[in-house]
Amino acid sequence: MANSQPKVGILMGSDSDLEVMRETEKRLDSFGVAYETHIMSAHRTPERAAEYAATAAQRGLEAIICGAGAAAHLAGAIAANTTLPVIGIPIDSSSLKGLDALLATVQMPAGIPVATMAIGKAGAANAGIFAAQIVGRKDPAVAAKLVQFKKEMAAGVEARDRKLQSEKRKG
Ligand code: RP5
Repeated sequence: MANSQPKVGILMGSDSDLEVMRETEKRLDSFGVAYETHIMSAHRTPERAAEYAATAAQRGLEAIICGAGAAAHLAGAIAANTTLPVIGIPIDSSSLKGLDALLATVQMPAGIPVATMAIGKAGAANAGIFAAQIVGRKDPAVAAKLVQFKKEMAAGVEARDRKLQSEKRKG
């Protein structure tokens, strides 16, 4: 879905974040949500990041996902320049293992919200699901895939529980 008209923008501060951010792409692919992925930084390319955010809505994006590590200002800097929902993923790329990025991303002052996910790959996966939930409000095909996803997840847990119970019975 990376080549259709994008509905979600995925941004990351560095190509060193790519392995984590692939989890976001995988989730959006699974829900059939088109996206574009770019490397840009609040610190290293501040003008480009501001321009991207300022033009995102008119280009048809419905949400922007930002992954960044260390003193992670990307999500906040993007949120400062758009009224689209912005989702932040703290990346565990520094010696503080993402705690620095978590605090930098989540502790936005009142007025500039960033929907902050968990640190690392779990957060990247959840960002993809969360963005699909935003897109799914207007796109019934995406909404149907989200319903199916939850059903399959529940069925998987129940199957593992049945296996556990039958192993216990066998002793
Ligand atoms: C952040 O600094 C990036 O998001 C990355 O997580 C971290 C380190 O970047 P590199 O020095 O690997 O480019 O801006």
